[in-house]
Amino acid sequence: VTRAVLGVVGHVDHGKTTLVRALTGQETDRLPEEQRRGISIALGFAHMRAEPDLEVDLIDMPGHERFVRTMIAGATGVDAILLVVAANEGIKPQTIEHVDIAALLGLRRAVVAISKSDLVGTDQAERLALAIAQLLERRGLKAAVPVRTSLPHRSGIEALRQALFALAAEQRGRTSDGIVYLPVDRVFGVAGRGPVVTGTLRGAAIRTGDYLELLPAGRSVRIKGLEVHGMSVDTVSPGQRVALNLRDIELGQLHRGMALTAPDALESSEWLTISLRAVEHAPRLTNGMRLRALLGTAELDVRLRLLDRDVLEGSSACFAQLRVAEPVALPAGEHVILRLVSPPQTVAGGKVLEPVTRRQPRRSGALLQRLEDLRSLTGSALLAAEVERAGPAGVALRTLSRVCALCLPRLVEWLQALPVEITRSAWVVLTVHMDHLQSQIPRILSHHAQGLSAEKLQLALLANGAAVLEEALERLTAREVIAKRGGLYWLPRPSEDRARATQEAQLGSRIAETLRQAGLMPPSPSELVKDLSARRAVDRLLRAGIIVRAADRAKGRELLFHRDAIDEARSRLAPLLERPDGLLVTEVGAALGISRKYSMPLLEHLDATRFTRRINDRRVRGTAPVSPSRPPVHIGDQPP
Ligand SMILES: Nc1nc2c(ncn2[C@@H]2O[C@H](COP(=O)(O)OP(=O)(O)OP(=O)(O)O)[C@@H](O)[C@H]2O)c(=O)[nH]1
Ligand SMILES: [Mg+2]
Repeated sequence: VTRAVLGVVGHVDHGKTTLVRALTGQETDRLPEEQRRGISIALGFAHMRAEPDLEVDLIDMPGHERFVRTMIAGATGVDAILLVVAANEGIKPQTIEHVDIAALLGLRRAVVAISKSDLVGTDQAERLALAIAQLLERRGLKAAVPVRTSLPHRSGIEALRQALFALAAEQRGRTSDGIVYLPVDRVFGVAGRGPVVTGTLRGAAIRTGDYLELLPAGRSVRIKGLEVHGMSVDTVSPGQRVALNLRDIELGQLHRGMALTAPDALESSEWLTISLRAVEHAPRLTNGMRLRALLGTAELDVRLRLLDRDVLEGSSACFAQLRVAEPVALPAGEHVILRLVSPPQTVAGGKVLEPVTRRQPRRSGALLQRLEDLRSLTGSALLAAEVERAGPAGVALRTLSRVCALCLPRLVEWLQALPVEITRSAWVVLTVHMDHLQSQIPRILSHHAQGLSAEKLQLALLANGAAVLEEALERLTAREVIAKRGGLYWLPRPSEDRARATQEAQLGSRIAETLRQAGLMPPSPSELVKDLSARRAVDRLLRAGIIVRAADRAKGRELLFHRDAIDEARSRLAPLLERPDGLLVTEVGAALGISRKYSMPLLEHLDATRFTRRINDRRVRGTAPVSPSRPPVHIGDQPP
């Protein structure tokens, strides 16, 4: 389906609503107040279709100067404008302001209707057509020859309809690779169905059942139903006008100016960096000036920070930052319109380049260069520039997604064609930086025989981000270029490592043998474990189950037993434990010929392994079998 959403714009009373009615048969001035006063106040929505699948949505804007904010809310997201100029009045202030706004919103195409042409002669209408063509051209908008219309004679309506369909037919389909963004322009309730919001969708498709995030509140809502042109649908694509029936929220919590987005897709910020252009004849805009900003359908107080000059003159352009009164979350590439606080007049506007940022230095060559990239580059070129700019520290995939307004799957697809590495923690860095880092790490480790932690390595390497370093370490470890032990990274020295492993294995055998011969009266652990190698050997024996650790918790003492000694104790105690009233600790000691020093930790171990069970001061037989199955022996193992 080819479609276009057109904003019907122009000065008050120039015949916009009348034309929409003539084209579509739909009444867009529906409020009693609109009918009484004969002017439009709210946005009006109408729609026409040419068989089989060519559609035009018309958003009828109010022309009165008091409702320019409403006009901007309606114009956000449209594809083109239908400019209506009354033949008898010609170009008036809101004719110019609406065209300025369209240009600032990035629109490039227009259809022009010269209405009420029954009221003037052909000459006058032709002169007006010329003047309108100039007005549009100076703002970079393209339009075909104006269509002269007259309602009393019902002339020009068919020609206008054809011109609108011709424009829609040329409309390129919008991509669906972006971030879901729907500024809410109307809210109403439908009895029995709950709240409904409407808007022009951008970024990516939405489906019934999807969860969305409501901005700025940040709460989660769910799509109960979707309607396009009053028909229920399952999916809506970017560029379509849509009504969403929402769950999980009350009507009173919704209003125009809010926006819907994909969950967690956007982050809010108090600073925005934008490309800015002042309209023709705008008053001088100065650094630090307070302005009103219209973003999507929202309106906010902002302070202007000009990044390369102190004053912006009419018709000129520069880069700027806006400090917003409350944090806003929006995708890169959204447009912003700036108006004076008073008189409320549109003076400038532009495109959001960095939706999440902080206060930036003024007159910084590097920053201005980067902003020029953000303004002029698109797609893969922009992506490459951003990854390169991030340098060895890399950049998070999510940040790239925001700056380039690209959904993650498409982003990853595009990145695959670039010389970049994506880390497991979703950071992106140029391959040259990753390679360099991987060659640096072994070099640094070669100076630290004791090994280095990741933090110390990061300090030694200076410029690298933690995520990129972690990836490099993982890759080097996987390739066995470096080794990791006890949280430290080492350069492996195979012959030394092997020698140490053999030595530790021998030490382990000696300790095990000492314990085996000591039976149920082992020496204290401190006599056995005198250094780090002995500790490692004991740990390995414990892991292999060759020795067991038994604690006397009451005394805070612990002993190591060889498992043969434990087995021996089990088989000697088993018949005695058959007695109905069990054994006292002293009876256990007597039976085994050991003092409390040994029997207490031994019994705690036997309790813990369920060989015995404690009832008050006695032990009875537990559930474990007399001789447990033994794990295989690993005494001569290499270090893990
Ligand atoms: N003579 C003549 N009058 C017209 C024609 N088209 C509209 N009008 C009259 O112009 C007046 C304003 O028309 P609207 O369509 O309400 O104007 P609008 O541009 O929608 O006005 P706002 O929405 O308030 O900006 C009405 O009284 C119409 O009857 C026309 O072709 N010829
Ligand atoms: Mg109207």
